[in-house]
Amino acid sequence: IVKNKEVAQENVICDDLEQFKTDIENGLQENPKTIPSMYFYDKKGDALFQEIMNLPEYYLTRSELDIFKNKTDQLIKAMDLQADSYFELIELGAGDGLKTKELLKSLDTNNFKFDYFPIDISSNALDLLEKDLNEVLPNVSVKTKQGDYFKVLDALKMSKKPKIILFLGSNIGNMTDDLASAFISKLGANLAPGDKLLLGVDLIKSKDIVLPAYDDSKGVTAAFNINVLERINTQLDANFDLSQFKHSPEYNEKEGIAISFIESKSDQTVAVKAIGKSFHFEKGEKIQTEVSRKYNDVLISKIILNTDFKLDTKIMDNKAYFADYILTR
Ligand code: AVI
Repeated sequence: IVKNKEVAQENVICDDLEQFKTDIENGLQENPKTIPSMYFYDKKGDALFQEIMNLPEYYLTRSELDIFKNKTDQLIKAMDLQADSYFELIELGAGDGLKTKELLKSLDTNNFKFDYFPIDISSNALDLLEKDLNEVLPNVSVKTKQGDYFKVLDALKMSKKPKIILFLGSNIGNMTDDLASAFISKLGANLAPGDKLLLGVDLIKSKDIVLPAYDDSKGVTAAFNINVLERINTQLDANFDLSQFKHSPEYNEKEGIAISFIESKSDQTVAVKAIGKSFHFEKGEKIQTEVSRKYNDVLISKIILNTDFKLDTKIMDNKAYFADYILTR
């Protein structure tokens, strides 16, 4: 899960209550109303997202795992590592490291020399990952870094070692294209020529495959979406009646963008005490909570156009649902 405050406002975790208040107040005053997707990820939201990643309909995680499991040699080749030279593998939003573990295994078996720096906002996730890796891959040097990853990257910049940045899971898809460009530019500013960015993205494909991934039959994604209202109730002393709102996802196949909405089932007014304001919802009115962009080569090229990166290699899973692009700084 990616939560960087400066660039990806959409995607930020916010332990800062004042920021949460401001974002909810502003978002609910917009027309159409919005709630930034970063607020999905409280403790319950983290657990629900973990569940989503295991759903049969949510193909993204499995597709990228297929690449990391079965195309590891291609990935390593594209990373263009010099024999005997030491490098740093830095993962933004490492989570449980499921996919990365496959890469680490192979790098370890092939005697590459590197440090693995998983960066995550959740110290709990990092502790679990470190423990797990120390058990299964005792030779791999793991240096966890908790926090905002541009701050962490700034600190890592001090070392002159070659760097490979992993930004997986189509996390970039939760940013608008402009934010994604700004984000990649900023990454470039923290790297040196020759460093690599391994960018994992979901590819544009037909609605019958994409929409169910955001509207699963067990209703986990619905719970994940609606949970943000529960969070507002708890943290901002609001009175959203959760039974009066429903999950309502859409997928625009032409543009390749999935959007999650929360739809009001009735005419209703909700008070958010911490903000000191009430908000009216008409029956059928939709609050936009998330964009999940899908990509193709043209879009990726556009997004990196004014950054310091150039497109190097594209590696897809066997169904061509998902791609890991290797970009060179
Ligand atoms: C974290 N991110 C890449 C997920 C996605 O697919 O956009 C979040 C998610 N939203 C609903 N399901 C999963």
